[in-house]
Amino acid sequence: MKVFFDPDQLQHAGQGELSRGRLIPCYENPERSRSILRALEQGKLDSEPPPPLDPGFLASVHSPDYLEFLASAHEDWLATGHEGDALPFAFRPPGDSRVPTAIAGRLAEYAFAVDSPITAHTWRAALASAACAVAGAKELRGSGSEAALALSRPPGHHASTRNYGGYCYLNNAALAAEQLLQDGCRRVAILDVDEHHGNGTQEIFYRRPDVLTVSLHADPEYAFPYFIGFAEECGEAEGHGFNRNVPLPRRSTWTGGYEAALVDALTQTVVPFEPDALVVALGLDAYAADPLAYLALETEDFRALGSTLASRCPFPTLFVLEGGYHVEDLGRNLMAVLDGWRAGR
Ligand code: SP5
Ligand code: ZN
Repeated sequence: MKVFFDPDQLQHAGQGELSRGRLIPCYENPERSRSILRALEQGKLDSEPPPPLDPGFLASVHSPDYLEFLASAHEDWLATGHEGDALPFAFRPPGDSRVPTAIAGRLAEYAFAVDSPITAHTWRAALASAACAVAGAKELRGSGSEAALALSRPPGHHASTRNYGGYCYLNNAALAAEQLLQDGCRRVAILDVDEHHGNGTQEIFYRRPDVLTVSLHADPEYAFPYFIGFAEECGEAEGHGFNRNVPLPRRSTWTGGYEAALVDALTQTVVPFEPDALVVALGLDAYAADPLAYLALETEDFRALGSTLASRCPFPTLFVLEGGYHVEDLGRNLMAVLDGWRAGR
């Protein structure tokens, strides 16, 4: 299985995130990548850097004003006399339509959460992260590979057409899906198993029938991102019937609901869609010991998750890394998914 990773991704290292009213060290940090690289090495899997992205391709998912903002946000922050990471402190009041020009206002315009610092290296890392996902998509189509893995970091599934947050700036899985369509797929399914709802991916494809979006996640009634991810959100217009949300109760376990929900989503929604490729937005934060855990999967359950996907979904499969914050066990949990997938195929 080809694995894509670019050392530039390690440069994105925020100073802190606001959590429960305090500035704390970032959960989404470069040690996550290092944990995974160590586990890959032990499993004798090599990674390679992806070719650089065609910058114009980002506009297949994100709006031009948003991309311009991200590319210059940190420079604009410094030019205004601020130091350190750019963090928003205000938000658009409902009903106000003006797009601000000052950087503080622009952060308010484009951020939907205060957990995602923009550093001097964020843009370059986000580009490299997206390039991994796009290279993985090309690998499935170009080489006819059964599977590929994009070690995308920063993650992507919370980033929408023109908003960032939840540690996500560019929507890596959505860009991969667009690349798959460009390379001849008629239909692409995105299955999101990160424990948080994939709000950005849902928004991007909400009115489209060519990309099915399915997300299993902690119920937004009690979990981030709070506003979206409910079962009644089914897609709109032509996209009606092509979005499915499966909100799960607090501390759901594999045998206590997760497996049944996954099998139902696969057999009732993903497989009948007959996609030409499957993108798995692979968050590992449903791990019981994850510092952000709302759900309660164990390492063996990630193996079972991999084999369930492999045996029920006979489609070329691209794994795109999303969340997962238990640094010590992150690599092991990722390898469990891959081992399970290989055993199940
Ligand atoms: C990609 C991904 O997994 N993003 C997750 C972003 C979650 N950010 C908000 C974290 C808030 C943590 N502090 C609140 C704990 C409440 N129980
Ligand atoms: Zn997550």
